[in-house]
Amino acid sequence: MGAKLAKAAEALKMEDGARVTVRGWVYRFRDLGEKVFLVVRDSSGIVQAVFSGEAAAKAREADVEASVIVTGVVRSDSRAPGGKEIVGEAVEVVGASKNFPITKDFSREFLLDVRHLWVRSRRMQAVLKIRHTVFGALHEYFRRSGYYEVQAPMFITAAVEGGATLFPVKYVDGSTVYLTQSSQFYLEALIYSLEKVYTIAPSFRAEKSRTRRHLTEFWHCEAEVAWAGLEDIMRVEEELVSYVVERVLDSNQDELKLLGRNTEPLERCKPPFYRVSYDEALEILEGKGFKVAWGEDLGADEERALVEEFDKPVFVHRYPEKAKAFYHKNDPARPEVTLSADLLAPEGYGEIIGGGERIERLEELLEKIKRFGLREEDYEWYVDLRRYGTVPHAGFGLGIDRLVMWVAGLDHIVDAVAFPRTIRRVYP
Ligand code: NSS
Repeated sequence: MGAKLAKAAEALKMEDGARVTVRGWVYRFRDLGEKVFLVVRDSSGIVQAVFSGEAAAKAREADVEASVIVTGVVRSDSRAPGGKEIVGEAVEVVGASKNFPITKDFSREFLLDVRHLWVRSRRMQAVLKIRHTVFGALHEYFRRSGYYEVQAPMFITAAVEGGATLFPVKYVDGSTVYLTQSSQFYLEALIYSLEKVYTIAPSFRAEKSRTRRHLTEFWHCEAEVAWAGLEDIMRVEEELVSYVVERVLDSNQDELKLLGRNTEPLERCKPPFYRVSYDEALEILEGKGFKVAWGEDLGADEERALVEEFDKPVFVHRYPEKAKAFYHKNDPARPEVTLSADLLAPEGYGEIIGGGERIERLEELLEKIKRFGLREEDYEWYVDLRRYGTVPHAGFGLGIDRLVMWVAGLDHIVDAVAFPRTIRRVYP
């Protein structure tokens, strides 16, 4: 009888006696003399194959991470991972793997040096599968909710989020341009055409501080909506985040388990999320021994302390003018604060979204650009949008790597990305 080509996970579901061929990589190798055990890993999971006699001699050539094609007969065995194993008849070593370097040193730095190999680990594989679900769910949510997907350029000429984190690039004509920090301004232009738009793209920030939650290149999911205000956009954000979390809970139970993620906090993640004003947040923080001067942004430590008080994500809204970028609309009822909101993830994670209502009036925008000490000529086309049919509008940007970090329960953002870019690392 011919052998059926199957994934490792499928082989574990086959009847005893079925002949199967599995292609993959040697995850574990054990030589007991008479018998050789190969645990074979592929994109679906792992399956053990046991070899004796002539086949064992061949299996002995297969080092850890060698690529192999294994053929044999499925048999139940309670000692095997998944309760079944393949009684191997033949093994072909397709690509040898002499001295695979990941053996004893599992330090973060070393694993980052060999990230091109470490992406094969079961941990990284689980994270990458969750990340796949997250990206898919973001697209699904927006497309089902009547948004158009758009693309903005990566080369830009002026800061969106402040000059301190701009990445200069020498352009072809010798001028200096920058890598984008956010697609927001382009999305704002596009709502005059498509009304509800979103994009998923990299953003770049020359972050000088080393933290657990900053990359220099991160994936940014941004949305912008015409005729919307702060309340509207917060509702979109909580629906979006709960939709993504629900899709991960539906699709990635195995991966969450492998990562040791407690899923209770994720199961609780349903709208409405909590809402506290910046002023209320300062009061809570004061009660916990933190001193934040009114007007200052909240740092990672403050956010961590604040979210301890909440068992679901929490919006902090109405940040003071000086804590937020110039494009935020000031609250007409209280001009010293803005119609802005950050969404903070629970369990110590903190900010995953920043957003709010934009200034729609020309004079107001020009005044604020001046007040912030910025040059009007840098924002000419952006200001122009207020000259031709301006409308109230709001939007937000979600840091996808931070969302993955929280959902997967990781303690560092570099583990949420296959090939992270940080202040100190652009390799591999
Ligand atoms: O600076 S943000 O708070 N806001 C903006 O960029 C707006 N222009 C977005 C918009 O309204 N369209 O960044 C948004 C989110 C923030 O909450 C983080 O989750 C993430 O982007 N972010 C980062 N993730 C990883 N690394 C770095 N350096 C980073 N910076 C922001």
